[in-house]
Amino acid sequence: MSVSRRTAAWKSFCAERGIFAAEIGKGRRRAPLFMCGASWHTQAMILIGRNLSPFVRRTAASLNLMRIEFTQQTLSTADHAEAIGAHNPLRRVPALILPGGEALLDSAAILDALDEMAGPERALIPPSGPARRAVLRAVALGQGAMEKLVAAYYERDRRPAALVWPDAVARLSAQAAAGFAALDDLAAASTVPFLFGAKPSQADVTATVALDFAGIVMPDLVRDRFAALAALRDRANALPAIGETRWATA
Ligand SMILES: N[C@@H](CCC(=O)N[C@@H](CS)C(=O)NCC(=O)O)C(=O)O
Repeated sequence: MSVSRRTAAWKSFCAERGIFAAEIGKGRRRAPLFMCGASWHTQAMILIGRNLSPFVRRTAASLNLMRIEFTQQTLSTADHAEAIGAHNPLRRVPALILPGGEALLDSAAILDALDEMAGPERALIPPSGPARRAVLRAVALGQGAMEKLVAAYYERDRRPAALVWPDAVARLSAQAAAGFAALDDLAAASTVPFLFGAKPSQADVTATVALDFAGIVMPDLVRDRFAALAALRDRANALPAIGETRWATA
């Protein structure tokens, strides 16, 4: 969103609530600094969470693709649950704090709000019809694979060893792999650079972060498999907006 549109959005946010508002200078990266009520803010949104979380990462990459300025507080659910709880009672990431303090929760709801703010030209999910349904279906496959991977990872790595249920790990991993297989079919059938067009949509962002996350937490599940999806992922990561959000493994 342009600075002027963000300024207008912020001013109407304060006006609707009867809060005193004034622009008072420039903050970090020359983002306008403003006063809202008794507190100071910059107009940049704040993303809560680390990009190790694929849900956080798809939010960060989407903000980049939409060219919406944001800062990030890289809090981890394992070490900073209380600080995260100040923004999200569920103590989950991501949360996105809007100028003025409103906290958006859950990547799907955050991305929906961002698409609306960015407008149809820059939104990552088409507004209506078959194109929208196709992107949403692919997003659901990627998001579902991420959820199954997180559940498998928690089952395998977070439980006391004696309580780990290997059958559950196997079943959850197989569900994630089935999601990747379906996305791989879509990638193989695509005749355009990304799944549904010349530019990445939310389907490409989510598929990319899901496959990268699998490579970190369950590398054996995806190694030397899903060739078309891996090629798509590499094309997406070649874009700085997406590639620069990758989680650096040691
Ligand atoms: N449906 C949520 C899932 C978010 C999620 O599961 N985040 C994980 C990190 S990868 C988390 O916060 N886990 C901590 C917990 O649930 O206690 C979304 O899309 O944002």
